[in-house]
Amino acid sequence: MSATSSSSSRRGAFIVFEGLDRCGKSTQVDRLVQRLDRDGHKARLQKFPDRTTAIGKMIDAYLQSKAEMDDHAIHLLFAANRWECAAAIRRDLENGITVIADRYAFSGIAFSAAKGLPFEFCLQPDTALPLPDITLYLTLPPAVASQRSAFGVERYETVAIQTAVREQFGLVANEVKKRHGDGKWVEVSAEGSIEEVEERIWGLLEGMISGGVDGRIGELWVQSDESR
Ligand code: Z5A
Ligand code: MG
Repeated sequence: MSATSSSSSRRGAFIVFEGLDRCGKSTQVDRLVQRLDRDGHKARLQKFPDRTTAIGKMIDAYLQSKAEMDDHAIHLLFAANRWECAAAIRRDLENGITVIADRYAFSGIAFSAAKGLPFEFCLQPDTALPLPDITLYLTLPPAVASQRSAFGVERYETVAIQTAVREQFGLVANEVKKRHGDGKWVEVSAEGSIEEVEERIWGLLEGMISGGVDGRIGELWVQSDESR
């Protein structure tokens, strides 16, 4: 995180990157955080799952197929992993820090629902988590993603699962737009060079990041007066 700070009294922006496997989320969040750091803007990265916590270590073992777990149980652990980070996200946003998340509750729903868990069950445990100000959903044809390095190393990394997850992401997008407004979920093409995608993303985020965000931090899946 950069040592310099903005004098704005507005809070930091909460920006989430979502998308199918290998579409370039981690590459782009790293570049964005580095860019903001260079510009002297306070920003930090939050990865989900956060594999460093005790819960995160259980998730990591599951993803690497070193442990088996009931589908409901692993779903709740992913959500618990977000809840253990929620207070820090809220605090940082209030202190003017931009928080950039690499995946969030939307991956939680899409992956578990793709396995057959009821959509409503998947949505519930994340209710009232900090609401992202914007979620950028990076899109890339599954066949292109599967050609990228390390695809297939972890659980879920097959074209069939990714296709089912993509369908569920479509339902998640509808739910976000219905409950929180169209502007909260934006699709971005992840095709092209890393630099081209970076500029596309910067064009969408520049205003929100440099101006900060006005208003209180919303609650995920809880409709506020503004979004009704
Ligand atoms: N999961 C879940 O089930 N429930 C939950 O609640 C949550 C997650 C939060 C682990 O996630 C799994 O957990 C994930 C969902 C599930 N399973 N799947 N599938 P993860 O985020 O830790 O997964 P990952 O290992 O970081 O993979 P990823 O995030 O899917 O990849 P990515 O971050 O989108 O891509 P990348 O690492 O930036 O790029 C992939 C490669 O492509 C790399 O070699 C890059 O150099 C290259 N790349 C990137 N951009 C480009 C462009 N533009 N052109 C060419 N090459 C590129
Ligand atoms: Mg990643």
